[in-house]
Amino acid sequence: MDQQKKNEIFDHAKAWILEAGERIKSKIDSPRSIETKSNPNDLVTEMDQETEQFFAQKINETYQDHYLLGEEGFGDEIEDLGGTVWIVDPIDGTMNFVHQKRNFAISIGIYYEGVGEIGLIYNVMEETLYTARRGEGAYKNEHKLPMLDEERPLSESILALNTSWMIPENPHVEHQGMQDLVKKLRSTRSYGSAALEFAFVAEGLLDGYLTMTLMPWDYAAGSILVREVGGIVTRADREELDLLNKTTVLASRPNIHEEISTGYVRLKK
Ligand code: 2AM
Ligand code: CA
Repeated sequence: MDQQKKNEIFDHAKAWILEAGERIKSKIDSPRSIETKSNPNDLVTEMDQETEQFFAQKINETYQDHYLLGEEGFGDEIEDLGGTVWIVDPIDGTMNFVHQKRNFAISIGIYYEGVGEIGLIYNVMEETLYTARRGEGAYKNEHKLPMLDEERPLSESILALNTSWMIPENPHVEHQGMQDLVKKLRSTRSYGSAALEFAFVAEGLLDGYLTMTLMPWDYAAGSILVREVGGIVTRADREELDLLNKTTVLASRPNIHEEISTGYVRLKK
């Protein structure tokens, strides 16, 4: 992607994500209309939909040749990642948005010919904006994030993990390996927003994030951010991520990535 073009797109995305965040914040105490999607705990509100529509309108009027892949379906039917594709989650962590009125984020990943060029994650209530441009490092507001080059062992590491992966009946992963992993770690955390979990890995607050079912909009921005500080982001079996389908993800500091994926995570087919 041409550098000047990339900077222009970045500036637009940054302005729009801040504006969308301001709209959400101004209505945080308004009555909510809450519906469920794939299951009774998969929530969506009018704010998720309005925010995605806001991005759809901005992108359509400014970049007629760009595509939008959005969680709420106001974008395009995408079959491949040709051209410039904006991958947007208007509210990542909707359950937190509804129950806690905090700990949610807007996530935007911008891909050119399948390569992640720009990532933005906005922690709306804390007014913290994480940004990354490929090859230019990652930032938390105006502060450049350091590289993740510390060799911290697994026994001193904190891994973000959803507790549902610990249930013996879990269909995705063998339970014993996960138990052994949790025993080996210093501790686990679960924040309920994949985008923020990636941002915290990039920031070094978490040593890694392991999850079994993410959609492209949950990690499109976060994977760019983590890679820009030298972290590794793959499927949990170390294969390359597929940005068009649901996937497992392991994002971490470089020195524990292989140990977690080959030593502990045994996926069920
Ligand atoms: P969401 O709030 O945008 O739905 C919670 O652990 C994380 O998983 C959040 O980032 C949440 O994103 C995501 N998530 C929730 N339900 C999901 C589903 N059915 N498929 C994929 N990701 C999901
Ligand atoms: Ca969402």
